[in-house]
Amino acid sequence: MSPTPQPDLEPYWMPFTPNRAFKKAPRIIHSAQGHYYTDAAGRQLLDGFSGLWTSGLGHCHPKIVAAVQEQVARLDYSMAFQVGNDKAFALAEKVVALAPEGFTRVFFTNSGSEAADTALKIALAYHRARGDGQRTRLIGREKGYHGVNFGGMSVGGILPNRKAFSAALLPGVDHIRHTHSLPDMAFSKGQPNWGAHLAEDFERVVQLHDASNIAALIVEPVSGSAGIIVPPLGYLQRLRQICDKHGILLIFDEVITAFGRLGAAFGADRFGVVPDIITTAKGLTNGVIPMGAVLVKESIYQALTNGPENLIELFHGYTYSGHPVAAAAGLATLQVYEEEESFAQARAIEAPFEELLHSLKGEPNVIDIRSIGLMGGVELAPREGAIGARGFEVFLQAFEDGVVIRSAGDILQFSPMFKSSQDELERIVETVRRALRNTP
Ligand code: PXG
Ligand code: PLP
Repeated sequence: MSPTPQPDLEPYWMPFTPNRAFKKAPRIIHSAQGHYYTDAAGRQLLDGFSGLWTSGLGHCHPKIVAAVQEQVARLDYSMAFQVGNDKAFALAEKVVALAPEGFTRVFFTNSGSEAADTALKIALAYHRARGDGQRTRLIGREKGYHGVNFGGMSVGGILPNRKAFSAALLPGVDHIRHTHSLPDMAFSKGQPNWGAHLAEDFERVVQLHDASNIAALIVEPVSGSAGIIVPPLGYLQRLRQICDKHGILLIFDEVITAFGRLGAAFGADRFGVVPDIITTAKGLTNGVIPMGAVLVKESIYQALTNGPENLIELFHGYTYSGHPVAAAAGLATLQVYEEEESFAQARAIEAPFEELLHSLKGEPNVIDIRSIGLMGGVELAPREGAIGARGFEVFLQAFEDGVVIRSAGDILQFSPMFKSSQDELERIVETVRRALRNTP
C-alpha cells in the first residue's frame, strides 16, 4: 500500500505538540505492526513507548484487528441510553472478573480524561445519595495527571496544564504534596524506601478542611505523566488508612498502570492496596479503539441505586459509552492478555529492563533513573535557561536513530512492549545512550 499523498499539515491542530515546530519537521507514522512503526518514507522505528502507554501487546494484534473488523460490519453503533449492545455487557463482565475483589460494576467512557471526571462525579453523587452531601471537596496531589477535562485538570497538579485555565478550575479542590525528592531517592529501583511519611500531608489537608467536607482523594498509584514517580514503600497503604479513618473515597487513576504495565492486572494488585474507585483507559483496548472505564465497588453502586426503580440513578453518560466496536476491541484485548499471559510476561522482563535502564547512570546529564514494572524514567539536568530542550533533543536523536521513546520536559520516559526481546530492550537503551552522549 503506497502512502497517501502528503496532505496540508496546517489544518490539524495537534494535541500537546508545538504545532509550528512540528510542521516544519514532521514525524508522521503511516503503519505499524508488532513492535514497529513505519513512517511515510517506509522507515521502521522500534516503538519503545507502546504507543502512548497504550499498546503493550504490540500494534495491529491480529486477534484485536479481527474482532474490530467483525464487529464494525455486524453492529457499528446502537443507542447508548436506554438501549444496550451485547459487547458492552460482555466486556463489563470480563473487566470485573479481572478487577480486584469487590469491584463489581463498570461505567464506560471514551478516554482517561472522561474516566477521571466520571469517577469524581460518582464520588460526589455517592456521598449525596447517602445523605452526606456536604462532602464536596475533591483532593488531588501535586504532579498528578488526571486528563484535561475540567474535573481532572482541577485535581491534577501539573502546572502548565492548569496555568491558562486557572480561573476556571473547580472550587473546593485541594492537593496533597507529591513524593518526589531527588536528594532522598535518586536512582532507587522500584519503590523508594524513603517517603512513606509524606502520606501524613493528606492528614494535614484533612485537618484543614475537616473530613466531613471531603468526598475523595484521587491519585495515580505511580505518577506517569509527571515522569514516573514511584510510590514510596508503605505510602499508598497509609493513604488508604487515612481515607478509611475519615470516610473519604480513595480513587486510583490507573489509566496507565492497569492492564499489565506493572506486571499485574491493576496497580492495586501490584501494591496490595485496594481503592474504592479505579479509572482505566489505554490498555483496556490496547489503544486500538478509544475507550475508558470506571470500576466501582458494589457498596458505591448500591448506594446510588436504591431510589425508585424506574428513575435514572446517575445523570451522566456519553453518546459513545460502551461503544460496540470499542467493546469488541476490549474483549479481544482482555482475551489476548489471558492467552498470552501478558501480565506475567511483563513481570518477567521487568528485571532485565530495570537493569538496562539503570545502566544509563553516569551518562552525561543523567541525574536520576527510576522504574517499576515496565515504566521507566530517566531525568536529565535541565540546560540553563532552556528547560526541556535537552530532553527533547535526546528524544529527537533517538527518533532519527529509529527508536521511539518520549520526553516530558527533561524526563525521558520508557514504556516497552510486554513481549520485548532482550535485543529490543538493549536497542532502546543503547540508542538513548548514544543520544545522551551526543547531546550537549
Ligand atoms: N489519567 C492518567 C493517570 C493518565 O495517565 C489520563 C488520565 C487521561 O487519559 P486520556 O485518554 O484522556 O489522555 C492519563 C493519560 C505521558 C502521557 O507522556 C500520559 C497520558 C497521556 C498522554 C501522554 O506520560 N496519560
Ligand atoms: N454537545 C452537544 C450539542 C451534544 O448534543 C452532545 C451529545 O448529545 C454532546 C455535546 C456530548 O457528546 P458526547 O455524548 O459524545 O460526549
